[in-house]
Amino acid sequence: MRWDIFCQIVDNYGDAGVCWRLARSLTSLHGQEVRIFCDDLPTLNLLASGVDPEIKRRIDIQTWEASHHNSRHPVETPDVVIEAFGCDLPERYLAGLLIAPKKPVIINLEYLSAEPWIAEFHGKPSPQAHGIPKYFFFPGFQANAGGLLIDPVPSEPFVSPTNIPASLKTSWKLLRPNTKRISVFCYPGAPLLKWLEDLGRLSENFDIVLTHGQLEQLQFSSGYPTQTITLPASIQLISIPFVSQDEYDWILSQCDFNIIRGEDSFVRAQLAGKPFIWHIYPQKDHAHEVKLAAFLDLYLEDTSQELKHAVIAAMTWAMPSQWIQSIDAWSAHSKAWRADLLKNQADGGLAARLMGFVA
Ligand code: TRH
Repeated sequence: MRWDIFCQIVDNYGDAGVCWRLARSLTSLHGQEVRIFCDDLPTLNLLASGVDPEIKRRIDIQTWEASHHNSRHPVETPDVVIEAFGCDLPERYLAGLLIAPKKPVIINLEYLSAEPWIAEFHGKPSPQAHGIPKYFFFPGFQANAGGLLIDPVPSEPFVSPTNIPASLKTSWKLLRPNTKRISVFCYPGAPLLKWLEDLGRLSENFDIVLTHGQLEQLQFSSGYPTQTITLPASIQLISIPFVSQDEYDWILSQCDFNIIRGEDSFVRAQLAGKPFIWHIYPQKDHAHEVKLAAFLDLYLEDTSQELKHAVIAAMTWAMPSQWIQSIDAWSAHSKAWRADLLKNQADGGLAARLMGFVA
């Protein structure tokens, strides 16, 4: 089938990250023909840079405006049109669809949520004034939701510690042996400096892998934007460049603990099978608090009371000294959660469920 994915980048990398991951799954695993129309090609290309050139070659990446002039010949109308995260289709593109002899399936790909209500709304059509119904597709953890974007599943030999990506060779040399490793990818507003200071009071060494922009964020939050951050010697900060999606996945697999955010890195951290803090995207109406609580309900369903308290504390930015005593139990739970997740998504996850839905 032919798929057109529309991706408008609201902020950060997640919109592009999700669209790109979906496009590569549809192409490489399901043999689909995919075009992406995106309003920010530099961001999309940055994420896509590390992928197998053969997959990249098969995905047609276009500017948003190209969709105005570039609608396929009527006989080549796409079979499926995806509006990622509720972005509206450009009017001229839509006009082309309306005169096409065969109408595509239009799907609004929603944000991932663990809230129970999404299963009820998943896959429902919404009549549109122009006559082509729009279907709402809700990614989710439940069996009757839209699934998760699980591809590529990080496994051997990809996750081998010796499989160091070229872009990380220099930074990886700085890591100390027998030292716990924590990667950091969070939003401004996290009490990261205080968190690291607290970590520095524990009787252990930690190497902190700061993803692109995190050091500057840390400096800014310290109130001295140009000043060096002073932390105990047990804490080493290592700044790394922005890497491709696959390279970022590798980092998650090599750390003992990950701080992640948004939607795509949230799923990737779970697939890495390591404990993590999800710095959920803050929303003005506090809807994120409900979303986080819904995820924690699922994530901690079968765990001990002690682990529940520890993880909830960590995810709400309690200081590490308050929950670190549960880290071994949390690490074991992370592995079990990964295995369960893969079992629940054994049908192929979101891309496969989308294929089935359209069929
Ligand atoms: O970047 P994010 O915060 O993205 C989003 C957007 O803010 C979006 O508007 C919001 O609605 C959504 O979150 C919930 O976080 P996310 O979703 O984890 O996306 C980051 C992507 O960037 C992900 O695909 C991983 C990738 N990435 C790299 O490829 N290289 C890197 O070096 C890093 C740090 C991330």
